[in-house]
Amino acid sequence: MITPDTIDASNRAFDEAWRSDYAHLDEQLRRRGLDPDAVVEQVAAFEVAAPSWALGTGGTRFGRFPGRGEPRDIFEKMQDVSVVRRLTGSASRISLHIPWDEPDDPRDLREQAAALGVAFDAVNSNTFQDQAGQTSSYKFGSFQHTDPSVRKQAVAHNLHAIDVGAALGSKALTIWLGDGANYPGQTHLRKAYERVRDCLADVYEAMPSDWNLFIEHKPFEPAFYATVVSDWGSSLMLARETGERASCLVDLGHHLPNVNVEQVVARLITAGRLGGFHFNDAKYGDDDLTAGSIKPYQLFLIFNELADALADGALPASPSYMIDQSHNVKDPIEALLQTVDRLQKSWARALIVRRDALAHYQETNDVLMAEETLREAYETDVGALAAAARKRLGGAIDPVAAFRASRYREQVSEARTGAAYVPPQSL
Ligand SMILES: [Mn+2]
Repeated sequence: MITPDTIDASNRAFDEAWRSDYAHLDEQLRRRGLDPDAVVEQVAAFEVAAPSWALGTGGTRFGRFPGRGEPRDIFEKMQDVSVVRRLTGSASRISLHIPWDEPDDPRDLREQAAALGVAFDAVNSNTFQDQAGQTSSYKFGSFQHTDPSVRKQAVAHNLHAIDVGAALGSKALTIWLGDGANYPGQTHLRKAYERVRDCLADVYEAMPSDWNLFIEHKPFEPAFYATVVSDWGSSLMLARETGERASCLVDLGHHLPNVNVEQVVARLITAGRLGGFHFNDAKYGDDDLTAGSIKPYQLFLIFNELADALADGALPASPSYMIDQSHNVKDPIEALLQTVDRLQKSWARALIVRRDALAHYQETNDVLMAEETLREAYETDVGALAAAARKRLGGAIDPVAAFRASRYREQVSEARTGAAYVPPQSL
């Protein structure tokens, strides 16, 4: 339903304005000694994965307000991801949650996905809630549990998620644990950590040799007194103790208020353990709002650290980029299109920071000019550049406008009748 013709038709309407904006931006960047074509190429290479749980309207524990035409199963979710891929040129990978999106036949699903131009990113295991038919309960944790049989069950679930992921062509496992304590005295803080560490080692041991393990931290919720993997320090300790292919995953909403997330990113780069990102934004806690909606400057500063580290070789390759949001009041596809556009723009802004000038001002302690060098890039309207990258990939100048003009949602609403998929609360 989103064809090259649909996209061309939309692009024709914006083409003249885009050319004019791009010409101006091109001139501005060349004046700064930058190569706009090289930046377009790097933005076009930016690839972010969409999570299977973000294709349906999310919710909070107070309610959910689903829209029309939401996907009813994993195949329809892949269809929706393929729309995001076509319109943005990015998001050709989907991150599955096991067991929420466990396929009956992973090999068959892999073929169906390939036909849509979609592949599978990291799989996510889930031991923070009980599943039907499970022997032991995770009420008091999974990897941290005092009962070895519960820990064994949790490790076995992770190995199962790896098996499913391997059949789908995934190359990584992301583990986020709700393990922790709600009250002082509930758990032995050191022993709980040690049990988690030992279970991670068991999972790592069984992982295929070309797989990576991402450890995702979060300060609180559901544990409101002490979460085991609460912060990047605990995550880094665990990654180091687990093995070379274990690294830290930074979810932008998983930090206490006022934490300097770009500095966390810089630390993990120095430690050689920055594995990936979950993009979203937050005002208060783990709000799972659209990336860049609340703190766009922070998002830019994070990409600035990445661009800097990739340029000087501190980061050998791009980390794994994933979106992790919950869309309660937006159309999920539109929210993803908006997100990819914001990420492409943030990445573009990071790429136009005049690195030599910034280094000079830092070395000479010219605080004002160093700050202004970052602001110069951040305040540049790079919309035309992001659009140029999408055009190069066959995508849309304005993805949301093209999506609305295609009437995709209206069309799938007619086909997708019956019980809609109900996504659980996002992570
Ligand atoms: Mn996350």
